[in-house]
Amino acid sequence: MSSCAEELIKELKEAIVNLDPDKAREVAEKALKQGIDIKLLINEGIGKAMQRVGELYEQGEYFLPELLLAGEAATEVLKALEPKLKAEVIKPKGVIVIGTVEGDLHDIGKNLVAMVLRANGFEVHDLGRDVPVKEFVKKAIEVDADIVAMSALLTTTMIKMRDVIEELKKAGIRDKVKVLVGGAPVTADFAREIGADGYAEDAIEAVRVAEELVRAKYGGKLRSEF
Ligand code: B12
Repeated sequence: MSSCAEELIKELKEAIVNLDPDKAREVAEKALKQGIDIKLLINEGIGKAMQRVGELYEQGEYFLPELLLAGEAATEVLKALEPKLKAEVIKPKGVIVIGTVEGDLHDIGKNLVAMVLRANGFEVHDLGRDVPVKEFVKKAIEVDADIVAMSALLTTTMIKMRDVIEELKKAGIRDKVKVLVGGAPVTADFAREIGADGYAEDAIEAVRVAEELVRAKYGGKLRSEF
């Protein structure tokens, strides 16, 4: 990483950790103008900053209002990155329905994953957060989804992912829809245990896994290759 990139990423992290949404957006825009790699901004900037905010919360230095403000700052960064990430998609690589599971209000990671998937040629239908189990299935049928992608940030809500898989089975579409899961408490082992088809640790890996899942569905091809 160049020293200029390092400096800007440090500034970005500080703006989020110091709960300053305006500054965060300003630094993100500056970083984009200077051509700093978006992957670095996402993983090293937003990711590491929110990790630090989480630590401060655990240590009793930050409370809920601080978490909310940090969330706002991260969202401002996402908004600044979005136009750069927009891809003109004529034929999507695959169709994805995404949402944060029922009872869970954390959506920064999910928004990031949705944005990066879109930027990489997927058609993404974002249901938002606190999404009822049946909504995932309803939308998957409506848009003929290849993948249902779920995010959870709480150990108490991640279990809802299993319920969505059961609901897909009940609706008779489990063999047509691949299930991709993620979020801080979710692991590859947990994904296997609940019968999901894929797990990714971050937004960048989510693209690779989503492509793999679509190829597995269509005998090695992406939807755009038909
Ligand atoms: C910001 C935040 C909030 C904000 C959320 C704002 C928002 N709009 O999202 C608010 C204030 C609402 C909040 C509330 C609560 N929070 Co909170 N929160 C956080 C915090 C600090 C950051 C989360 C975050 O945005 N991370 C940054 C993003 C970029 O990372 P990410 O979400 O992990 O996403 C990445 C990967 O996981 C992955 N990924 C994510 N989703 C998906 C989906 C797919 C399909 C794939 C493939 C990949 C993937 O890719 C992403 C990008 O790389 C975390 C601490 C932490 N370090 O995670 C606590 C944390 C998650 N919260 C926690 C808690 C306890 C709560 C509350 C219960 C607090 C309370 N007492 O009320 C409430 C619950 C509210 C609810 N019902 O959901 C705990 C959870 C503990 C647990 N193990 O269950 C944490 C870990 C804090 C802590 N250390 O105690 N919180």
